[in-house]
Amino acid sequence: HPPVPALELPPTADGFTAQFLRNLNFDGGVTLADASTNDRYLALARTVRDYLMLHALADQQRQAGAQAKAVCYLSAEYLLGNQLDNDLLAGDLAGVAADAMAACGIDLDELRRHEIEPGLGNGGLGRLAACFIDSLATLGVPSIGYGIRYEYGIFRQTFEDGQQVEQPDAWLTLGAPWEQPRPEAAQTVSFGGRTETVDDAGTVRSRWIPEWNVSAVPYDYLVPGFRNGRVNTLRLWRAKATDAFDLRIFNSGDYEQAVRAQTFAENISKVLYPEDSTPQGKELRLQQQYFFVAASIRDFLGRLPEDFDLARLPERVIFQLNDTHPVIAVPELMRVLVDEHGMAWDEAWAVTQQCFAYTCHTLLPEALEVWPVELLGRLLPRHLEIVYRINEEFLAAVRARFGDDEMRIRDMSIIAEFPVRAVRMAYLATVAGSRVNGVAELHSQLLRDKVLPAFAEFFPEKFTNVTNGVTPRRFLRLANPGLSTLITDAIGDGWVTDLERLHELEPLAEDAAFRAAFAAVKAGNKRRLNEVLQARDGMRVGDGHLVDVMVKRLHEYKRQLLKVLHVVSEYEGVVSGRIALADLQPRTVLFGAKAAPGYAMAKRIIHLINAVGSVVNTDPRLDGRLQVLFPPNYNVTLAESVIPAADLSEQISLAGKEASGTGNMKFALNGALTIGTDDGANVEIRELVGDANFFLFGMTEPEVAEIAQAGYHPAAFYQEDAGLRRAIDLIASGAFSGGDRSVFEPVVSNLLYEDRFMVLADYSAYMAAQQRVDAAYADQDGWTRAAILNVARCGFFSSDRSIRDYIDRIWHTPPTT
Ligand code: 26Q
Repeated sequence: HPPVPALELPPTADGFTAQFLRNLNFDGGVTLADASTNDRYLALARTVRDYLMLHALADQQRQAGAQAKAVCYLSAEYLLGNQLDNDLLAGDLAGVAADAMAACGIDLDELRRHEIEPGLGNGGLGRLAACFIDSLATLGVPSIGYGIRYEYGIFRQTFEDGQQVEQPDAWLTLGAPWEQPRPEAAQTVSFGGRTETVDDAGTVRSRWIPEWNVSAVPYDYLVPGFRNGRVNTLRLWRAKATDAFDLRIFNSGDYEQAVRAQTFAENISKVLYPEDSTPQGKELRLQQQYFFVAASIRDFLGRLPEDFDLARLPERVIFQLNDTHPVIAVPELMRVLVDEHGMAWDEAWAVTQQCFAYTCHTLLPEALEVWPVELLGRLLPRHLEIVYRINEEFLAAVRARFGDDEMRIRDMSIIAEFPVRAVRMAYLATVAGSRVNGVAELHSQLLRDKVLPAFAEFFPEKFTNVTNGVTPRRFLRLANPGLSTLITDAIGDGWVTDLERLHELEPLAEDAAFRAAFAAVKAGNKRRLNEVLQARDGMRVGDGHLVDVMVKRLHEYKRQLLKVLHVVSEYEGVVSGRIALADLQPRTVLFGAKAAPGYAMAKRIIHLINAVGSVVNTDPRLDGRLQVLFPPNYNVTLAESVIPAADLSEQISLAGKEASGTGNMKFALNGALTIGTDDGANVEIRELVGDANFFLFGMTEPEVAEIAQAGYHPAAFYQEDAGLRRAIDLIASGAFSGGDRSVFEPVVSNLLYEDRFMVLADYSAYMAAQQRVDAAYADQDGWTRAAILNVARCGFFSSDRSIRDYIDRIWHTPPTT
């Protein structure tokens, strides 16, 4: 039969309309006249997917039997953002879709606004995974993204009296048109039970006798490359009770107990843990991790030919570990090779070591994931045995090299003994992987020097850097159509897949007409942001205001408090008469941030931002010249409106704490100037855009280490800096809490007596840098020139470059055609 069914190619408006109506009628079961917005949205989404499926089928035929090496990207999070515009762009379908909707009398923008983004991630790490699968498809690399289809993604944030309230993210309730369930490809994943030893023709082997199973059902998402006919797969697993469970329900006298057991199994993919950075040692979290990696490994091995020699597995796959969350895959692959396929341990270990590589995304010691041996042994007893043996052999190798240095052995052991016996997942990943990478130059250096120094000494060849990147399709081409058109008119559209071509814009920074056009785009983006904010939250950015943006997860190390102190200082300055209102550069400070529900200090900081906003925004003495906006529920969709409208990007983490940051890249690429510390990828951004086009402030990482060493006393900074004192005193006075001094007392006393992230030490440098910002912004034309140079010089931060880097130096998986 013909390889593809009868959808017209190339797509036409008539063909698109016909398919849309078929989907509306036969999939949705409604007529056009009766269709709701949701019906129309679902039919449109299905139609777009149908066209992509055509490419996917052709692609599969081309790839069949090619035996190329594939990347399996293992990530517990994918923060995808909306699919409709992304897929219209990649499939070059936007024009026909617009015509088809017009022909049906449908407002395409209304359908765009109807989409609910799959928020299957917390922040940077999950969004990075989404950018990476986009680049993998665009570069034509055979790859599969594996993850979890959480029924509830990251919570929807609302504010009540300025305080965060979490609402469930029921993103699936109105239908999930982008996914395809593949029940026939379900895998069984086992848990619990015990191990026993068996004598297998003279060799003693261990065998796992698990206690319970769940079924992992794949849900596939199409991941189209940018107009290259490539369509990769994102395979997300959903937990379902197995048939055995169902049978037990059927036969059981204790029906309720049986149903409870079913609920228990299905809880595994129920909800995304909303913690970022600090791991929660929850049993369910370990279940999630093992659930998705066990299913993924089985799934991938099932794609190999029946008679495939597993000794050659490294020729066919690399499993990339996105942080430690999927690291239980290491003992799982060992178990499959040794226990299920009878491979000798040493050979299996050699194979396993070549099949994994590990990316670390943190620098905070408390963020390194550990699993108590007690828990691991209960849930995955065979895996614990395997980890013990890996550790034994590794420590023997350490001894062979360094002698019986018990300090070193304790330091390097995969098993921590204190406070409880626990498996250090980062150590396991480092020992098992062929490569360990950090996500920015500085981070990779600190990883070698501070986080894993003993391992860097033992395995120097493993350690490397791959600086993060962002996809230019979503974060420039789609999010900033005005700038995209301006760029394309100037240098052609090759930049969309070759972002370094933005360098060709550099000379245009000196062209007054181009600067005027660029400034007009920024102004238009601010109007567009205002439409979104107005409709969403009844907020707006002030006319002629400098738009100053800090959007990222709420965490003390990111130092939203430093930004708050700046706002409070400016406010206090005007109110006290030290700053003449006319001298105040009109600014709108926009925050976006979710706090982990269990992170009390982060939630208090959210409360404080809202409290400061409600006072500052309404004080007539400020006359609207300083505004604080905190739209709730910052997500990928809001980011796409906010980032293109920003003038100033706040990247103010304490030096040595932010592994990379990726928001920083998105802002610079969209022509915002950065005020930032010497941290993460800020370092590389500044090197590329030049000091003149970046507002650097604050201590360097070695300076931070030095005062930490000497003993840091935040109260001294409070005593010595009158401006700082006035700002903190104003918060402490209850000025932002209706006179109640107790509300923000914990924030204030934490700053004065602990201040782990040295907000007070960097305050005066930050204030001075903000003065430089105000002065620079007063010269609008000069600002625009600097903004253009930011765009022109940030092509390096394409995730296409990151992925090429992984391919060349870690994966060795060339693109296929
Ligand atoms: C682990 C165990 C239990 C519960 C939660 C977690 C958990 C979940 C998410 C731990 C960490 C995360 C997310 C981390 C993260 O987003 N890190 C960011 O990764 C970005 C991409 O590399 C970097 O740019 C950021 O600097 C880094 O903070």
